[in-house]
Amino acid sequence: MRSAARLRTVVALAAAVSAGACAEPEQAAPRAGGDTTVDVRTTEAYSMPAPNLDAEAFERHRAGDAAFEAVFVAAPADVNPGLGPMFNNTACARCHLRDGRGMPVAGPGPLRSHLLVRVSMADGGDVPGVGRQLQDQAVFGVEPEAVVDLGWVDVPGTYGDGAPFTLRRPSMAITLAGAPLPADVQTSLRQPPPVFGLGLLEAIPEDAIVAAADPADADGDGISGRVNRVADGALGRFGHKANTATLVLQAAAAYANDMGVTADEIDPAIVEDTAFYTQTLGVPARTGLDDADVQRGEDLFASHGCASCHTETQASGDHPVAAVAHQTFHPYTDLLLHDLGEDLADGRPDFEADGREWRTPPLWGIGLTHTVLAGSAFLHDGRARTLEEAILWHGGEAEAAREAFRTSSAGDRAALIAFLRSL
Ligand code: HEC
Ligand code: HEC
Ligand SMILES: [Ca+2]
Ligand SMILES: [Ca+2]
Ligand SMILES: [Ca+2]
Repeated sequence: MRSAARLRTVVALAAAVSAGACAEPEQAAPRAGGDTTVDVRTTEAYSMPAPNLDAEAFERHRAGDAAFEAVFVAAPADVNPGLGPMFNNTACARCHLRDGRGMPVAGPGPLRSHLLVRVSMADGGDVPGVGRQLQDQAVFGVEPEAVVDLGWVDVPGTYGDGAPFTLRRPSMAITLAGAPLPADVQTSLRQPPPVFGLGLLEAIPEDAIVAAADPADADGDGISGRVNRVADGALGRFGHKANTATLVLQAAAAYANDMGVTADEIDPAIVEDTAFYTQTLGVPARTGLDDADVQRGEDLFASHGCASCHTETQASGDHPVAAVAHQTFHPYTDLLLHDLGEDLADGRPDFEADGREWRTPPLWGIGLTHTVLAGSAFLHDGRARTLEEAILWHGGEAEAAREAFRTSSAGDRAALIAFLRSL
């Protein structure tokens, strides 16, 4: 019953019966971000303010935009002091390039400073002297705490029709103060996700997310989404393991941990403006709605079971930011944690997320990834260079969906990708 084609047929039949007509009813173009949708599919697609901001909200968005771009420097300084002493990068916008992803580039030394490595001991606690995040940069005169050498290892495979493919997985060599990282330290390489549309995700009522969870797979469909509960039992929504409850907390943590700018070094109003910026970036409109391949790909997305986790439609409830409240939108995520199998596992639990679980990422705008930034990549650590590779890494709860894709015909694979590119 999930097939969009079947749904279209049912709708068309119902219309034909009620109106006595044969023509399919006109379909309103799905507005990816509800009233926050922007009709821009260029390199700027992720960087547009939501068009439904009022004048005051627009001014605040612009202030937040400036804060997101602001490059911090070591104190003492007149403008934006407080960087470091250790850090990963100097500005939000230097990791979330064009409000999108970072660029996962192999090599020794700083991770081109877009990616970061989370660490912890087996009991989930801090790594002594290092904490829970490796800072691989430092201000002048200070040694960074870690050097991360990122490499990629080829992983060959074949489609059901015999066509070969080659995936790549990361391989990290980490040294702390010149010595190899102790083997019992858990590590998790993370790339920055895009930051548009996030106010809508923040405004989905908690009840709706919890209601979609099926921790014991009671309905027996092989999919068992779980919620993450973070500090104080709050529902986690952001980060690759849903380890952060709100965008203000995410911004505050980024200032402190990614840039070394602590709470007593920055005006809380600026942290809030930065978060407001990520709450109010518009969502790019879909394209290709009339394209036959895209339509077939959308049907395959449903029949392969992709939509069991990448939930097409969500609705927001109340939210202090009026522009994102009470919208119907199409993020393609359930915001739940899923076991994606051993190959993607980081083995590092994060609150209630275990070492194999990841939060379903939204797929809106994903077709623009390489338009916004050629060379950027997919999945939590940027290992997937293409959408095909991203799908082929799915395992665990998503193994059946991956196999449906891997064993489908070249034409069906192309149609599914055409659909993803239309988002
Ligand atoms: C060193 C690079 C880096 C810097 C600097 C950085 N981020 Fe991030 N950001 C990341 C990474 C990596 C993640 C994923 C973290 C995770 O999964 O644990 C992330 C996640 C996020 C998310 C969650 C997005 C989602 O869909 O879940 C938001 C929002 C965000 N960052 C905002 C900011 C803001 C605001 C700043 C500046 C104050 C900032 N970031 C600075 C790398 C960076
Ligand atoms: C069991 C839940 C589940 C199913 C089923 C599923 N996915 Fe995913 N998908 C995820 C999760 C979780 C991730 C993040 C994994 C990671 O980052 O390591 C993901 C990541 C992705 C990404 C990369 C997104 C990004 O921002 O980098 C794409 C593309 C994607 N999925 C497409 C699909 C398609 C197409 C299908 C069907 C063939 C599918 N998924 C089926 C849960 C699922
Ligand atoms: Ca500082
Ligand atoms: Ca650290
Ligand atoms: Ca289930």
